[in-house]
Amino acid sequence: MIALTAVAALALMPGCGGKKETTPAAEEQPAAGGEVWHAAGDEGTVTGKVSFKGPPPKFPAISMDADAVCAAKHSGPVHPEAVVANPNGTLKNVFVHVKSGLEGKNFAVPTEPVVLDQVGCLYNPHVLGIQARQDLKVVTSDNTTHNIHPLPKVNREWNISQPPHADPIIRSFSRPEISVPVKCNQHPWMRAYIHVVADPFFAVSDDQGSFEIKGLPPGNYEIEALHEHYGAQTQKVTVAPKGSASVEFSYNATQAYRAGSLRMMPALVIPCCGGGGTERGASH
Ligand SMILES: [Cu+2]
Repeated sequence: MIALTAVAALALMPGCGGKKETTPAAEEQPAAGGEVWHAAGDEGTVTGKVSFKGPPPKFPAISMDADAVCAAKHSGPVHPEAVVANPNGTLKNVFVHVKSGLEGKNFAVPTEPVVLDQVGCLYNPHVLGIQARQDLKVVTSDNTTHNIHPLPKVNREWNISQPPHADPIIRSFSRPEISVPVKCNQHPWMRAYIHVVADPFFAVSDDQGSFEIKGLPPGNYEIEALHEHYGAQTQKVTVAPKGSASVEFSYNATQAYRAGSLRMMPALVIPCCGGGGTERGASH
């Protein structure tokens, strides 16, 4: 257990000064060896809601004047998705995952890819979760060239152009890493966040502020909510055999950013979006 923890700690150490990975072959190995976990049939569910006390901050509309193809895809102003408050008093795009309680378990990597689309020069979805070594399939619905450029700290950085109608780009992240920003070198307002985790137990709050994590083995867990603008919160929960537990998170518009403990970097204000706008998020 101590050895595993040490390995995990090493794997999670921040890279120094943007140092590049030099051992690609080793990256293909799982972070921790051992038997792969199999469902026993007594798994449970964690459901919940992320409430939000507004009003949300007003970000200036994105100027897409630099690319007429992008602008033509929108009939009205487009705002950055750093804070998306739902009409029912909840918050969208909050990544919810198991922070602790699964130690010592190894999970098979899903064969289905996670899809990241580019629509109207915006990433869809804006926030996504993926398991380490699971395929990320990047597709484009736009008639302009994009450039997909994730900025990880413990995984390898890459940067690939994708012209209209190009084949999907398939890549994966070899190590868990929370909050990997993705940018497009062609369209500086484009931003997505990828959360790379070691297990399949995660969700992103939807346009009702709801989330659901299914198939959890019975046990005691610490559930963490992560939001790019407001940061981290945790809740403890017990999942009984075949049980359903609920968790409520609550953010408010005026709260300060709170860093999480797992690779969640303090937010930096990075230039974005034209018109003097800024977007908060983890960055180099
Ligand atoms: Cu782009």
